Amino acid sequence: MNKKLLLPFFLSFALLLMLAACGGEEVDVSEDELDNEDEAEAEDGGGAGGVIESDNPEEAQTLRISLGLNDQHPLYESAVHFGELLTEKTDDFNVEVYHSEQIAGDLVATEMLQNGDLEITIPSTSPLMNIMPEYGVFDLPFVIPDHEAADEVLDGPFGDQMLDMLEDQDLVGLAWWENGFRNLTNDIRPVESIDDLDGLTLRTMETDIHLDVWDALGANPTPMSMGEVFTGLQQGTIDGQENPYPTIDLEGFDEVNDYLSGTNHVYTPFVFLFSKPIWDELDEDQQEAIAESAYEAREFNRERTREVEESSLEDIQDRMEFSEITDEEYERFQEAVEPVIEDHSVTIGEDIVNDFMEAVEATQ
Ligand code: TK8
Repeated sequence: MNKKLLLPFFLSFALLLMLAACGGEEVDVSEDELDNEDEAEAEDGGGAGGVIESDNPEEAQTLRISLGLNDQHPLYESAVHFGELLTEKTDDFNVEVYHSEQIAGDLVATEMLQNGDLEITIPSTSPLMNIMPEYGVFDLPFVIPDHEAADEVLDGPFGDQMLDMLEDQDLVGLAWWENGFRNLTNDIRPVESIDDLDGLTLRTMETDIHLDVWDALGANPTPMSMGEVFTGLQQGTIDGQENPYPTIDLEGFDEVNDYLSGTNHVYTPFVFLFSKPIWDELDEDQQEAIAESAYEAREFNRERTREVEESSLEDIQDRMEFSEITDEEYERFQEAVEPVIEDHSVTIGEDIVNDFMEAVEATQ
């Protein structure tokens, strides 16, 4: 007998039991409680992790959001918040949030948007350099000094310029969200100096700049999509990886790596992307509601991510051996990657690199 058919039967039976237990009092079993069953099913990787329905779900168009991180991460929380803001503004949309690469990794999800096969993804900028070399500018290490500078650069003319160029690639860039400052973990030895990187097999995002940076620093880098990292560390096919503290903590990398180094070597933004083929089918009011919600959720995202960054660092410092990088060592890191920055400034485009450096300079 088909389980699906059994479910409503059991539920109404449970309802009866509850009524009986309450001695006949009217017990309101809301739609939500019934939906929890669906969500429980979604949790095991079946459907969307988060479903935010409009007040008129039957008529509404569904916007699916593909994320590469799990449902504990502030990115997921912020995507659900986006859905709540949007469904408050209009009944035209339901929002389904898929986490942990349930749909695809950053690069593939972005390509699905370009083809109109998916509505929304919020990837790191790094894999996008495979589509637009200009986006490699965000991978130039040791440029953005702190969160304030990051916000000023991204929310200013430079950030707008980088969002505008996405349209040529059938993508609509709606807002800059935060991934964060990246730090190194590994399972071989404490990394306190550039010399400690010698021969470490490190996973990087799918970007040539990161590959060349870690190669120049003496490590043995290999590109990999996020969804493969935990298993790679667990099986020892890679010794280490680099990510912001919330990801190291919430993806459980401390379970498979013992050493953490506060390298803070680059700031990675997330960019809120919408499929242009699908966007062009929407009317202006719908486009405005989506754009406003992505923009408003930006503040929520940055605030939450920075709160979690602090608590995550505290937590993982208890579970891993933490190494600070001294200023002298930091300078050695910066010197070693200068040739990489020079080389890639050509592929990125000198104008873009100059605009970026000037925008950062202007924040100091
Ligand atoms: C998640 C990725 C992740 C990134 C990485 O989709 O791949 O290391 O930092 O956050 O974008």
